[in-house]
Amino acid sequence: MVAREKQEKRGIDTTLDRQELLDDYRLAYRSRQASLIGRREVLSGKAKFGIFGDGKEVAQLAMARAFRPGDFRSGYYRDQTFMFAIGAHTIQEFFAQLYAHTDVQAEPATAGRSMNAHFATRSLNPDGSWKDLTAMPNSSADVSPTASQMPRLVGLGYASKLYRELKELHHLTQFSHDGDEVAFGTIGNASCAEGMFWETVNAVGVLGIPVVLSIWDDGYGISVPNERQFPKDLSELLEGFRRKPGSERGYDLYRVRAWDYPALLEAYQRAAQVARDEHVPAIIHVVEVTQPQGHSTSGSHERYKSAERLAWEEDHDCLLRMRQWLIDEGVASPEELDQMEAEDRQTVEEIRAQAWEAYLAPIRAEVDELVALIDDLMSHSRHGDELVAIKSRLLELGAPLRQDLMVAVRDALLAMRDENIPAKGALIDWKAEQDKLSEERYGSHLYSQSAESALEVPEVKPLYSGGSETLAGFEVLNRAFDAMLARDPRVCAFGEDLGMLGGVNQAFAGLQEKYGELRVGDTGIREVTILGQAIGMAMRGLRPIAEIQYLDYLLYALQLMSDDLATLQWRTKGGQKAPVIVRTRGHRLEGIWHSGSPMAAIVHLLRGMHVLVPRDMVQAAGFYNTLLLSDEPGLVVEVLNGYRLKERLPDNIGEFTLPLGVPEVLREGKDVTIVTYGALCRIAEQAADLLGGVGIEAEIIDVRTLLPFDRHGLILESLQKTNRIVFLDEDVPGGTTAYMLQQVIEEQGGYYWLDSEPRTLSAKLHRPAYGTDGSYWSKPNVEQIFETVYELMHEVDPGAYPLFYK
Ligand SMILES: Cc1ncc(C[n+]2csc(CCOP(=O)(O)OP(=O)(O)O)c2C)c(N)n1
Ligand SMILES: [Mg+2]
Repeated sequence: MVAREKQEKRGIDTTLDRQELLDDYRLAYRSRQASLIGRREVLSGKAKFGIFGDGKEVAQLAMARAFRPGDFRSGYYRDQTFMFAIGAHTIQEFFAQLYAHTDVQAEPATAGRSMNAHFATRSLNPDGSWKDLTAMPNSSADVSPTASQMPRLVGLGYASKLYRELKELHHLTQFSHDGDEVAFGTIGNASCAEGMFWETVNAVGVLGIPVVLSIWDDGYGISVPNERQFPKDLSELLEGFRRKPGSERGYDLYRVRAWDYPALLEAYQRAAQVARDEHVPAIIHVVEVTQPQGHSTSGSHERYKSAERLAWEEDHDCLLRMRQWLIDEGVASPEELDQMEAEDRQTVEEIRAQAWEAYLAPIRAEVDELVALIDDLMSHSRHGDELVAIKSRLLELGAPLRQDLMVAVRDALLAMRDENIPAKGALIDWKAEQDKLSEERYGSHLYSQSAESALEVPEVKPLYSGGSETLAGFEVLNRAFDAMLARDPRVCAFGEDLGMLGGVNQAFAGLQEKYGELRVGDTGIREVTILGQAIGMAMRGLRPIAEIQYLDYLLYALQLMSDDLATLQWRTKGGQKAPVIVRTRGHRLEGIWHSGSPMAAIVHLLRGMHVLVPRDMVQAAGFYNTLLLSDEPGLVVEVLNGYRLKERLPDNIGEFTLPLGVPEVLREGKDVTIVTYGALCRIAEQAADLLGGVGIEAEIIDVRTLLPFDRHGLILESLQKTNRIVFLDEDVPGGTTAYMLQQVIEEQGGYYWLDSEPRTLSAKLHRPAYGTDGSYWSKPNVEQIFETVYELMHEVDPGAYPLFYK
């Protein structure tokens, strides 16, 4: 009841003065021009692809009026008007992105790395440290996969709850003012058919967090109409989420027409205020949205929309309707608006031209440099005619690409391949310099480049004394998590069964009682929004540990981890970060969905994250400590059958750190190197005992981290000694063993040290079968490891190592 009364009393003033109304209209009009001109630029070949926000302008003006500094957006490619209106992007930056301008000053969202209309603000200073996020409008960085912007909305909203309710976070004023910030989500109607949308709506509703979610409903998802997306109208489908009168659980729901500016202002003001004050979420279903230019530059909507629909869209164009409303209300005359529109058309054309010139100028300067080098070569080379032709081809290009310069360099060097003149050196150096610059343009920031990079965390060795306890693995982790929660109030852990139960393996036992439900909490069964919750929280300065109950279920979250989390720093060229820790457990337990080890899928999809595969719980604790001192995301895969095994507890369990990318030699040997990780470390040691019995000394190396992989070439050192190598794991054949083999044999140059062919030993192609025998015949076992190594030695010396078992 309280909430309703508060709402009743709240006077919401949505009146804007004449100037504000005209400013809004003009901004929307300029945004429309940007869309129209943008499409023209693509069709004329100056940009590669265009997707625009035409038809969505007016609702976004209203959303922007409810948005405050400190708030966050998580949205998609239709939101240019909103981004302009909150002052987070300029029209010039919009065009710079369309042209793929790689200068971060010109294109601050993605530095030319993402296609157009992928918005982002820069949360980080150039050194990677956080800015004051409460003083600026914030937008998490857009992604293209439909609805993938939804899961992180959970965390962006949830962070406000934590900042409001956890006193120990109140000093973090650069991230929040008592949790007053609202997370604004946007999504297209058709994307609401994705599972992630419903999972997000459900999670936000359960958590009771300040989220205002807008659906821009233009009736289509490219060519497919709503009837093929939903069994009923979206508002109707969402109705069950509406909160009951007097209740604080559930949503406030609004349905507004995309061209009805006063109604939109009213809805957004109300929704945002209730969300801000009471942390009650809202969904605003914006209907009668149009799409004047169709979906994107890839096609035309005349192919799939009827003549009636097209006529209806023309009649309901939000901009024309807003214009008429301004005239009807006496805000401006048609002549005044005509005048303003003419000015604005001119302005946007000028901005476009400036953006184009700014994009081309540095490339033209590089053309000049290259031409000067070619001119110089002409006076020394016997191939002057070819060089003249290369130069004129270059100068004929109206809008040269850097790729064209590289082609010219190649042609010139190819033409002069029979000459040895010093001037060639200058060209070769110039090419190398340009390659380096472009590697930075397109390849930097896959991992953190800040002082807090995980690779920079100093190693602190575990300390043991006479009094060190011996505990079960889960108890070791319990002590470690206790220490992390005690030392850093930003650390919050959550997942299925993590809170009250303390986790399915008890590593968080008792910690919810000690730290409260917000620090150690249960979630619903919703892997992708568990991850999204963590991403959004981390984007707002918190240090989430998100638990995915089993490695086999990580697949639910893998797409988002790959598309959003792993690419975040790279796709913003260091503008945003989300230092999330994902905790899970796997490799060995029972059967197909509790002993999977799909590490190659993970390693290959998560470039941009660290992937850590500790063999026991002390190792896991060390990795958690390292990650928490860094500003990067990491995945820790604990060994599922290791929680009951006894380990010695380091005296400095809360402080010791393990370096990333540094394998450990578990057992020395001179005959063969076995490279493995995780649960197989113990099994490989058992096999090495057996091998020792027949006089074969195996060296066992635990790689410990798959990403990064052996940064200092320790495995190569071993191979230089043994000249024989076996890569061993529980993934499919050709999976992570092949990855490790490529790293050692190709990257590290191990090929040159081999005396026998390199071998891989992995699990079977099929998934692990149930039961002890099922596991034995699905995964590498002691006997197989023995035989693989023994056969290598048999090849070397059949007399000494006869095949006694075949
Ligand atoms: C996962 C995924 N599937 C397909 C696409 C291709 N795609 C891009 S936009 C789009 C339609 C989205 O429609 P809607 O959500 O209604 O947004 P609108 O473009 O109409 O504003 C599709 C299918 C994609 N980007 N991601
Ligand atoms: Mg749509």
